[in-house]
Amino acid sequence: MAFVDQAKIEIKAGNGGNGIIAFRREPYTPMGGPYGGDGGRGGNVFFRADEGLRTLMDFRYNRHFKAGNGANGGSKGMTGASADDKYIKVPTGTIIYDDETGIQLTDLTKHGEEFMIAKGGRGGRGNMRFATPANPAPEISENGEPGMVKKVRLELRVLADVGLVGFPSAGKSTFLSVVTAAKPKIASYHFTTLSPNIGMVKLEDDDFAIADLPGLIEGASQGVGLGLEFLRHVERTKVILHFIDMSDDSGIEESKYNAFLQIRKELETYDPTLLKRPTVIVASKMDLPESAENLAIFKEDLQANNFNNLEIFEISSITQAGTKKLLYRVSDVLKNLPKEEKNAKNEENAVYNFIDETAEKFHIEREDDGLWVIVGDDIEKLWAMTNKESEEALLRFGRQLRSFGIDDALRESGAKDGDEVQINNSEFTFEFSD
Ligand SMILES: Nc1nc2c(ncn2[C@@H]2O[C@H](COP(=O)(O)OP(=O)(O)OP(=O)(O)O)[C@@H](O)[C@H]2O)c(=O)[nH]1
Ligand SMILES: [Mg+2]
Repeated sequence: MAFVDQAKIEIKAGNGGNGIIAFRREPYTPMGGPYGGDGGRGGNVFFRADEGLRTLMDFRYNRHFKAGNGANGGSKGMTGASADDKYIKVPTGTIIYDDETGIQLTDLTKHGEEFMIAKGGRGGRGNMRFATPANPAPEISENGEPGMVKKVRLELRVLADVGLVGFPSAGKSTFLSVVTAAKPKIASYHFTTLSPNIGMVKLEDDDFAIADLPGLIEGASQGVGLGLEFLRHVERTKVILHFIDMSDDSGIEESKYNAFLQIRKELETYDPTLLKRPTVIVASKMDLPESAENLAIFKEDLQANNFNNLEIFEISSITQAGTKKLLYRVSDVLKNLPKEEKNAKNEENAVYNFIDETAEKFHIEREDDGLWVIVGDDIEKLWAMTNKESEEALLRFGRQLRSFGIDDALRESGAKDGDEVQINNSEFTFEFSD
């Protein structure tokens, strides 16, 4: 069972519907005015944060998301129906990256927060809209604009006030199950917890969220065990509870002090600022007979190594001794955090420009067989929106090519009248206009 908190998905917004060519049919008039309606708008695609979701598991099986296309225009000047927008629900705490550029697009931290990831195409114009005094009966319409296509990477980073860290079986999940309504899996074997569990602590005057994280072992920061998966989540918690199993049965050969150092080292290797985060040491399983003595030795070792300012709380999740006291302390620490840290989770979203102004307008490639290929988003889009059945529309496209500077560019590259040119897999013969 893999721990899924990353996923790559593909998104396609809806195409606009095509505009159509139609004419009024009136008695005694062989051809009335233009009467072809516009196409409807294609559906946009949004992400929406939902606190009811906990993992990105669903995206493992479901990787393609598509909004519907707009309907084509109708004959009596009727505009085609627009498609519904599509909403993709993701857990709160999901960060969205453009998978092609690696750029962070947004970080959805609040329940219900939305982000438009792909814009639907606008409807193509019907021939009614092309009528001019000089051309009162145009036989031209426009196809719908293609919807945007996006490849994104989703990454879930748990948003909780408090993170429980420690070796496997230190008693983290048991603690969560005792102080919150969460029901995490608890067992005596290591790595029982594979993905974060979150619970809400409700005190008389305070609420806060605790994330029970998968156990950490040496080398985690280099990817051993559940390693980085786990550390990524710690990054967004404001207070760390470092659990150390004080019983003899912890499965850790070395001293409690060494166990303590190992976890700190992993945190530090991953992100040195984690050691500066408010941390409380939780001496767990204090109901077991040998725990008191082990704790005493641990405290001596700390002192001998000049760790003087650490707060240590003794608890037993079985008898619940010490658990309340610990929660009140955590609540105090949270209330006294400096302002910036309180807001740390509202990191700024990157400004997302749908139009990449830095992209080149177009370029021309030559294939071995002499074919000229024109590559460029804008020109490909214009071609897609050209109604290939309409002579007038094709002429209009020719004018657009010229205004893009493609005629000149082809000429400079050495293209001659009658050469084959390709845009978006369609080929046509090029004729220069002088
Ligand atoms: N005696 C005693 N046993 C405890 C206490 N807390 C947890 N345990 C036991 O310790 C074992 C491990 O507990 P978990 O809560 O699953 O440990 P964990 O830290 O979540 O472990 P991973 O999910 O593997 O990282 C279980 O068998 C628990 O019953 C405690 O306070 N006293
Ligand atoms: Mg656990």
